[in-house]
Amino acid sequence: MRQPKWWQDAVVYQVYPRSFYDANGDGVGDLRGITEKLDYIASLGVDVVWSCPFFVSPWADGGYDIADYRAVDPAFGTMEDFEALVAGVHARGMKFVMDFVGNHTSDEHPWFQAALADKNSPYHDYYTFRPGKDGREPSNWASIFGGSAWEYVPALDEYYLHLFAKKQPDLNWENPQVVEEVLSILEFWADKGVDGYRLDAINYLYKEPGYPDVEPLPGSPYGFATAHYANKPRVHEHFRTLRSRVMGPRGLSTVAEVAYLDDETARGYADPARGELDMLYLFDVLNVDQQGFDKFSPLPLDLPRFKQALAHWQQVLHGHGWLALFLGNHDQPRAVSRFGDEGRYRARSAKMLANAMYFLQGTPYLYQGEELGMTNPHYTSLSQFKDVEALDALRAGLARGESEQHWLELLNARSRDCGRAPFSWNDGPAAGFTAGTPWMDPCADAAQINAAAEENDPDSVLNFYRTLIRVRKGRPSVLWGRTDFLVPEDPDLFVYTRTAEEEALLSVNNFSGEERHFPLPQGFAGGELLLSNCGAPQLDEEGVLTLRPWEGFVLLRKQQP
Ligand code: TEU
Repeated sequence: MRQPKWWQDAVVYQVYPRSFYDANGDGVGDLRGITEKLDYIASLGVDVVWSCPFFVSPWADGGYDIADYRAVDPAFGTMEDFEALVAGVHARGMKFVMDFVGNHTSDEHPWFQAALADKNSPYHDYYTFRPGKDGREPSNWASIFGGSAWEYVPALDEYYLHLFAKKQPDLNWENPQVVEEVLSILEFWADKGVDGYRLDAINYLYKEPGYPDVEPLPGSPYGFATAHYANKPRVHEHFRTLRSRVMGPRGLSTVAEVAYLDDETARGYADPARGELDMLYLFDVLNVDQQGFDKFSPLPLDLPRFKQALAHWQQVLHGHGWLALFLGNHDQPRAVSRFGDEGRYRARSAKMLANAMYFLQGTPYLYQGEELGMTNPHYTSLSQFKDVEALDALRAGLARGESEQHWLELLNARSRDCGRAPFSWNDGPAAGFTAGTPWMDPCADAAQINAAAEENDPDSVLNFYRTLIRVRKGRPSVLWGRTDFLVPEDPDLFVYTRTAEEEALLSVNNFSGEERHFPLPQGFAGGELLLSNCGAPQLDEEGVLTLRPWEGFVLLRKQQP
């Protein structure tokens, strides 16, 4: 069998440090907290730990607004704590991956402060400042978080560009000095033992000069300008620079958050022959239960569309790149609340979701708490939400005259805060997350759904994940097999085969709370049951399966030589 790279036959565990575990009782998760829980993480059988940002930050966007790239924020601990964490990860045979936020800095970063203080400072050209047009913004580009992407600075009589929050000015990668700064930051952490980088919003580095106006969104003067800033050709050049100067020589892996991709660009980024990036983290695959790009206009899950999107990337990248597989992260609601049944069939549907995703081609990313089937937090007051995106959307919604109750429901279902509630460790105060007052309220159901309870239950979601991670490892079909979706138009069934020379597998999943029938595909009768959330599949004499609500299983067949 072809030998996988370490990140190909791996499961990555994603930690959002502020919400994982608080070791010093100040209410905020910290690096020592992660280190204390490394035995737990290793017990899952995962190979890699990825931590979201823990650098000095005013926390305008959950730490993705960095004011000092080379220092640990005191809220998270010290550099010694960081070194102990990496050593602890390595001592358990795992790798450590870190976020790198290169599209923008915090407005409190000394570079931006210097840029504001003096138009002639070299740092002014680290960012994108432009004069206004007809007394307005230089263009009508919308920020990803809403409103204009330009912010006026009266003292300079100029606007600066921010694709995200206004406290996140975009760096100007057309300035070679900026690229040198980035390379040196990447080297700094590599020297400290980091094994790879998750590159945040990294396909937005190049912006179309001239910043052409775009079609405004309904009811707004601003519009989505992704056509002018996502995946422009010069981004490839930057990726090759990162690869040749830092990632390649040091053997670091890269996973890049990239959206709005076409096939050719995706292969251009990820084809091993070109060697720009290792893994593509395509989050727009999850835009399947909303209107367009508006997450706060939810729709029921369109399963055929979701399968189509996954099938598409499985095919395009097969032999031409590598996909990150995930259903949740710190920007998404909880998978079981969103795509499963968080009520009666919570545990079974959480297992089914994992069963559905983890046998596709790519590297699964397991977001903290998903292995417990943690649900959305179900807050009762708007004051419990913290995220900049949620608060901006709320303000705009209320200004349009929408009700608080409506927004409470919306934020409970769709906001990024849903995934950021503290990890539920046990049924104690603050869900065992902190001995102090938690910076964010724990989930309403933490007394029932928590790691301690699941540890002791052989049938828990937690123990299902452990089995799942073990059985998928090293399998030729999982690693290299071709993916074929069956019944792509079926609104409830999520069924695919993975076919390699040595073996083939079949993953069958019922995305509904009703019984469903499905003829067992040829060749899988008598196959080995690798994994199941309901015990042995129910098969009648005609070879028709009766799938129970939210059932999921995997059958393996050895190929004839
Ligand atoms: O997200 C990139 C991104 O494009 C987001 O707008 C994403 O679509 C959004 O969070 C969904 O609501 C990354 C980080 O994962 C996110 O936490 C940061 O806020 C963002 O970059 C800016 O750094």
